[in-house]
Amino acid sequence: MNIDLIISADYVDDSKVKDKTAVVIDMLRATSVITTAINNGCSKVIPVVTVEEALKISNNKRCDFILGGERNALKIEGFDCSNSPLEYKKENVYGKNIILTTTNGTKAINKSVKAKNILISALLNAKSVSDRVIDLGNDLVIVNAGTYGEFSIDDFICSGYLIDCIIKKEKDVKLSDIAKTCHYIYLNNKDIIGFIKNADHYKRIKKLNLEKDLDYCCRKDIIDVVPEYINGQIKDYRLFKGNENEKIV
Ligand code: 3SL
Ligand code: MG
Repeated sequence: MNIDLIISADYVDDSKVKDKTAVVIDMLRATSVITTAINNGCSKVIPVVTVEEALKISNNKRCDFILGGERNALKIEGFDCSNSPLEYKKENVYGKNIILTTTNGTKAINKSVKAKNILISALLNAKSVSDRVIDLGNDLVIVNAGTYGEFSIDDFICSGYLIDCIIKKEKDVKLSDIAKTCHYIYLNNKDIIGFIKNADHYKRIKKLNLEKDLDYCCRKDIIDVVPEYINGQIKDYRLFKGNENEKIV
């Protein structure tokens, strides 16, 4: 298996993801939200790029959806939830459809649609994602959402952990130079919180008094579901069997 990495959503193009498994990572905080919501039993997450798309999908059926996401890390006016994973509790999301729009994370997912499989990872579920990547057996490209088009330390260190989980179990792996660098950085900084504290985005979230989100998003492997994006919607991959072509709403 070849493993490569893209440092931000802005650098994704179809040729880089085609025929591969893409694992999208926005650990602060979009992919932590998605992983948490799916783990807490939501029916599906529909990731969209713009607020307008989110409103259009929910149009006339507003009560069927939870609208979630952020702009500038804050809840969007008229939406139900912000981009805090702690809001996506079982009692709020079980059996519900969530439409999510975030600045970087949902953009990265939508830019990866030409991949063979698209998995959603955070630190919260990285080990389970690594098992699924190995089972699929395709070449892998790890898509970091990044922050506002730029490299982001948080997604990079999370990717390093994912690579570590994969190469502990799969011996026939060839890392690109950037994937090797990413793994090296993780191996030398296993105290994730200690390292992530240097990230601009970590500081931005901290300034908004969202330390609880940061502590939660930095926990490794507390969730074992693997969300997968197929045909506009994200579910636990085991729930897609035979339903891959169903309409998103
Ligand atoms: O950019 C994104 O997709 C968000 O996850 C950013 S934030 O952490 O909610 O600010
Ligand atoms: Mg982020």
